[in-house]
Amino acid sequence: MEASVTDPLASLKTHEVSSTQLAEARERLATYGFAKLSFIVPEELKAAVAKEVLELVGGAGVRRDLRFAATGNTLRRMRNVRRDEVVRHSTVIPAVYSSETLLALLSEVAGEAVLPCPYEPEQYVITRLEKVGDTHGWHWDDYAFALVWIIECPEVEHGGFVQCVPGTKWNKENPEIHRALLAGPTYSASFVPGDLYLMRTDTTLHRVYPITGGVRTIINMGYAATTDLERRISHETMDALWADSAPAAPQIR
Ligand SMILES: O=C(O)CCC(=O)C(=O)O
Ligand SMILES: [Fe+2]
Repeated sequence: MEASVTDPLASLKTHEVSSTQLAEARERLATYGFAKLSFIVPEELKAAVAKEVLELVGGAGVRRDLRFAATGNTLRRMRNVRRDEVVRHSTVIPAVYSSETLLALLSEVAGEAVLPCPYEPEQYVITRLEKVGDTHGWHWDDYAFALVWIIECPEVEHGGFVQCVPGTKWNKENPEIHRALLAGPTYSASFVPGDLYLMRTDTTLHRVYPITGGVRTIINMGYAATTDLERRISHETMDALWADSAPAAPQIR
């Protein structure tokens, strides 16, 4: 490595975050089920992650066009790059994912320990919405937390914003999405490239509004709560979602 190239991980260690910002984010996460956390990492690190994501999603990934009974047959229409492929071709993303500095900050916001996901395929996944109608439909995640890095995003007129209903629970046998939607207010939030947000994904029903233009690219880093390590978690929707090939479309490499 050239001397002039700074280590993006080192920039995270020296990055300053105020206790007020963390306290406000904690409050928002508890109230709305998600909190914007764009301040939590330095711009340099965002740029390094974005570079790896864009390189990966340009040359790899699988188109999905699926519906899952376990989430009331909501639609997943997108391109994904799975964790094992990310690991093979990138260095910054795996290091950021398990950075003790980042985990400590996230734990501060969550008000409890935020831990690396024990099930490796759900640690991180790149998702790109790129065609009209592409969407990550209503669902919950298997693990407690997701840190989403927004790399590319269309203007709100073209959709691609996030919606969520906090304080809802996933019954995989009987998801009753409509009842969950009616259980409380739905919050909507738009993001721009460079934004990050943390969501309490096991108790917050969420989706990405279908796009009508542009491209939306994110990397989702999934994290566990202590209670996740104590209970048995099944992974059928995520296993099917991130499977090697999609039934409706050929694998593109
Ligand atoms: O794209 C997003 O903002 C959310 C992604 C998501 O919900 C997921 O990957 O499970
Ligand atoms: Fe999700």
